[in-house]
Amino acid sequence: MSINWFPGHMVKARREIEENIKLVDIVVMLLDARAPISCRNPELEKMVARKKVFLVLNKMDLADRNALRKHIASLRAEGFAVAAMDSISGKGKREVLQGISESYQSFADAMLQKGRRVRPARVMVVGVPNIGKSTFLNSLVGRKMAATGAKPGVTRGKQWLRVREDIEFMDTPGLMWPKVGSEEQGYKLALLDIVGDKAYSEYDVALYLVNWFIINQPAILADKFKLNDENMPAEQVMESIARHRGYLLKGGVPDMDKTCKLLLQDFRKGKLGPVSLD
Ligand SMILES: Nc1nc2c(ncn2[C@@H]2O[C@H](COP(=O)(O)OP(=O)(O)O)[C@@H](O)[C@H]2O)c(=O)[nH]1
Ligand SMILES: [Mg+2]
Repeated sequence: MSINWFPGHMVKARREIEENIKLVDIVVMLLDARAPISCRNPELEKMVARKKVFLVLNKMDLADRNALRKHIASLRAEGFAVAAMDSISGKGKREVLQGISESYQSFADAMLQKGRRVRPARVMVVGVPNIGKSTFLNSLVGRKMAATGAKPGVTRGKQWLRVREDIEFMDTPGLMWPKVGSEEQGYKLALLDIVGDKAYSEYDVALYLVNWFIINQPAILADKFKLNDENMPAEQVMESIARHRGYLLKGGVPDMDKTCKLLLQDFRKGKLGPVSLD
């Protein structure tokens, strides 16, 4: 499968991030806790390299805990400050804010040394589509405040959303397009809804997903869709799921479109259990 993902506004997106980054002390880069390696973007990392970067592995509620712990350890070994968060429930929020505070300490110390008053840390959120930037900001700031900043008609300039006495966030997160370096990575990014659905065939991605479960967690699909044989090939698993759900076309032909949509949706909502794709 080839992933065709080339949003037209790439140049503008890059310029916007580069401009905005100049205004902040710390960049919070969101990654998906289910595949933190696959959703890294070397180009984005290069753009923010001169800033303090704080990694937030978002959607931790959907991720396998053990794998997540290992990812956090290896990212820390790379020198990043890292925390995990569930932006919907707000779990991990305190650790994220604490981590940002700690990352800012050296700036604060430098200001004090120059006899200057310490101002709040200025932070910008960046990440690929659907990684949870808006949800994350809303969780930290509170729904109302973030919504105000996004309203048309409100000053188009930068607004700073005070999260705590010592931390403020730029209201507009930096949107970066994903880097698709290999077919494998393309499938994962499609599964995580990071590349738009026009870029891939849902059938191919659903097939990848079913194969992934067959290899990594065969009992999950068998249990959920009452398959009587765990060892069927993926195509057959998909047909069985269609029949189990009653997704049938005229003449009893399994409705693959509908089945693929169901699988992708269930996966994305975490209904197939916590996973780690990387
Ligand atoms: N389960 C779960 N879903 C999340 C989390 N953060 C965001 N989402 C969902 O991911 C989707 C994309 O979120 P959004 O904030 O719009 O992403 P953005 O494009 O980066 O601004 C939405 O359906 C959110 O509800 C999270 O921590 N856990
Ligand atoms: Mg958004």
